[in-house]
Amino acid sequence: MKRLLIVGAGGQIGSELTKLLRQKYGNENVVCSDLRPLKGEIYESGPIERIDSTQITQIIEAVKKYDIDAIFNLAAILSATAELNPMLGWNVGIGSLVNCLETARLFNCAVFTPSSIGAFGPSTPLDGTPQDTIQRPGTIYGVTKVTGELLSDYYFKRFGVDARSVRFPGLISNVTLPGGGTTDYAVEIYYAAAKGEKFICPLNENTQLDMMYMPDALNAIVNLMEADPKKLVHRNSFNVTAMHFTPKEIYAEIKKHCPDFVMEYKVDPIKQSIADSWPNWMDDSCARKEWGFKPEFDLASMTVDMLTILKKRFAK
Ligand code: VAH
Repeated sequence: MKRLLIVGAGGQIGSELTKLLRQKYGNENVVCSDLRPLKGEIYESGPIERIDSTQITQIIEAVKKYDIDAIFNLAAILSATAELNPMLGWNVGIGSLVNCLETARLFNCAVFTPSSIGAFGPSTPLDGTPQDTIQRPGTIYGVTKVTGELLSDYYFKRFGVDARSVRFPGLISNVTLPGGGTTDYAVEIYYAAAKGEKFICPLNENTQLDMMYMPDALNAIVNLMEADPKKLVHRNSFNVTAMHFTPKEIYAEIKKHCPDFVMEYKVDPIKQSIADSWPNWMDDSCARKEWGFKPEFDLASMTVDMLTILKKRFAK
């Protein structure tokens, strides 16, 4: 990979992926783009383009202008928001993916598109969810993710497009807040604790979900995209996870550092029904075997890092 285009760079993953890829490959070799204007030093350190990724001509124009080798397609409407506007979820998720795959086919680019634990559903084995298993998600977000996996594998097999993907768990970060995801609570709880505010959790206390700290997610993306293709048995999409916990467990971990922190529960029925249909924990042995996936953060070390950074940011 030499010259990279990030589509949907303004989101939770995109803002930090822009920074990491520019550090690794050079500011001028990483073009960040979004439908919304991209402002701030993360983006202004290199080329910025305004791209509506549901319009293929805009992606093609950028790929030709910058002679792009790899496209990181991060445009998506997250699970809970998409349930309120299914056609928007479909049009953005699939529209962007098809356009990135077609552009990649025409201009010989590699493509990374994140999938998600949302690609699984209630009939999937929820404990130790296998790499290859039944995928009948009950959300439009999940439908776009399964479609994306199938289409990406088709473009690889039919046209030789180097398409790769991981099924991310809930991602926790401290740069850009996620918007409209079922797992957003695991980010928002740290912000509330760092600000000394009460937190109202939208999931019930025993809702176990796979999670990962953003530094591990970013390394997974780079390591997969740089992996030797001859060693890849799978491509779209690899299970990857770093930890799994319930609201009760993350609350107890935060309380070790913020003894006065208070969390109460007000279950959001949409988010709860989505979370109940997702795995309790995934088996990610294929990612570890085929391209050396190895996360570094667990709940304890992530909590220390998140609270240290956020308490400094919100210090009065
Ligand atoms: C969501 N954060 O909650 C996203 C993610 C695994 C969940 O796909 O929709």
